[in-house]
Amino acid sequence: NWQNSWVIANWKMNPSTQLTVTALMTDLQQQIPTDALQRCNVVVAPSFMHLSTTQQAIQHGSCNIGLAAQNLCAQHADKGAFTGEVSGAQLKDAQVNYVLVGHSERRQYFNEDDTCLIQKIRNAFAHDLTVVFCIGETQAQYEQNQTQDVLAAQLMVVKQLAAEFANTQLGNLASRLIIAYEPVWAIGTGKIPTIQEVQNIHAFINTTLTDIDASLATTPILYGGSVKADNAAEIAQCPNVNGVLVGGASLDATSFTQIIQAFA
Ligand code: G2H
Repeated sequence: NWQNSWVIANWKMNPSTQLTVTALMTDLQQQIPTDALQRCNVVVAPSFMHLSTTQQAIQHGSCNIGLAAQNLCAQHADKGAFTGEVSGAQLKDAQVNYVLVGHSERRQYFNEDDTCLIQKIRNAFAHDLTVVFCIGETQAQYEQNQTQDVLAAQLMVVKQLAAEFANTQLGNLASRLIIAYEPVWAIGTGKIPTIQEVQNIHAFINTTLTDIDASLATTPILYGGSVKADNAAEIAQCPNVNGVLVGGASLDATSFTQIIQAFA
């Protein structure tokens, strides 16, 4: 349900064994209250190596949990000579429905620029994958008061796609896009912006999206960066926060369940 809140786990390059994935999924499915899933969309993003193990755990469990990939190939949507890459077609075939694009770790360590991100989003949409597009400012940009400028520039990717999809598939864009605001300085650091800052920035992102196209006004906007069981309730109270993208705390079934409960 698109109107529900969203709690998305980004496991990053964790855990290191399939056994741990299976154990985590078992614990999670035992702990998540079934009624929470009626109000909150829960999605997990394992590494490529663990998509199939996770998919099997979801299939054999009783919880309606979505499956996301953390990345996809920019060069081609289907198949071809791109050593080491995974395509949107392959993800869809593996019953993946979501994909992260633009995470700051991809931008920073793998030099992913706007051109690359646009291609990735196009390739994801070509296979009906919902894109969780991550944006956020660095510590230096935050300190220099550049947050809004940086976010507006990063959202130009959405503007370009909206222009491409105009008339034909704009509805598709609106119903397959989730934005995750992740201040880079808050990622894995334990530091988070004040609730007022989160609220203001989410309002700014919503206005920017609505200015691009009115149909984007209902795009879910998630917060990410050091979300934990003990700050989730406060974040959930922000009226324009539609959910969270959770890294470290999603690797512990109890913490992740508490975060889900805060948004359910
Ligand atoms: C930000 C977040 C998940 P963490 O990268 O995307 O990670 O919750 O560990 O800060």
